[in-house]
Amino acid sequence: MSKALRTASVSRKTNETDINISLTLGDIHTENQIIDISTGIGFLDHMYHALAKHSRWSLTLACTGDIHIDDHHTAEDTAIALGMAFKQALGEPRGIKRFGYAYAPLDEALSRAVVDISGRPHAEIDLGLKREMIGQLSCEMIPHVFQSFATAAGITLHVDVIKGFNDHHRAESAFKATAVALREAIAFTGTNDVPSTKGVL
Ligand SMILES: [Mn+2]
Repeated sequence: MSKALRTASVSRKTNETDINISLTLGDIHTENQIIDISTGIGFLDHMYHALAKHSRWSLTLACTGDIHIDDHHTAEDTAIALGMAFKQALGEPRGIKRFGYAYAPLDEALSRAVVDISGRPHAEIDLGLKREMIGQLSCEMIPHVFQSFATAAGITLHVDVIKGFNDHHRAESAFKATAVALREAIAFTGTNDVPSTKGVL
């Protein structure tokens, strides 16, 4: 399997959101990594930035959404579009590890993420957030972002915040753990096989 960079562009426009994404998967190091996120929701930008940074992706994500209503459509639709881009960039999951897991702390908070590039969309997300909002992002939308991403990407994703007092730290550690788990799961093994007893994913 070539170690060529895996890239995708996704444009997704509805009456509620207008999204453009360019995504490059790969073990991109800081000097070559381009991350430019603009959803109109600052804390969501911060989370996608953390996801891209620690996945070692380059990610340009621009969304014009109906945030005069609330954050719901923008948060949900950007996660769907990012999942679509991830799936498209990954292509046939050949020669990758398939499974990945990671723990990530952020000060007192600690999260665990477990990923299976399974082709079976499923998310189990337990963040235990207690605030109503973090910045302009409702806490109820944060697990929904993970679920929407996993569904669109066609992956199995388990994310648990194991401990932590501060909800900003809890959420951010969850995105960082997910990033590191994704990075591991899509890493090349040096083989050319599809890692499934079925022969397909
Ligand atoms: Mn932060």
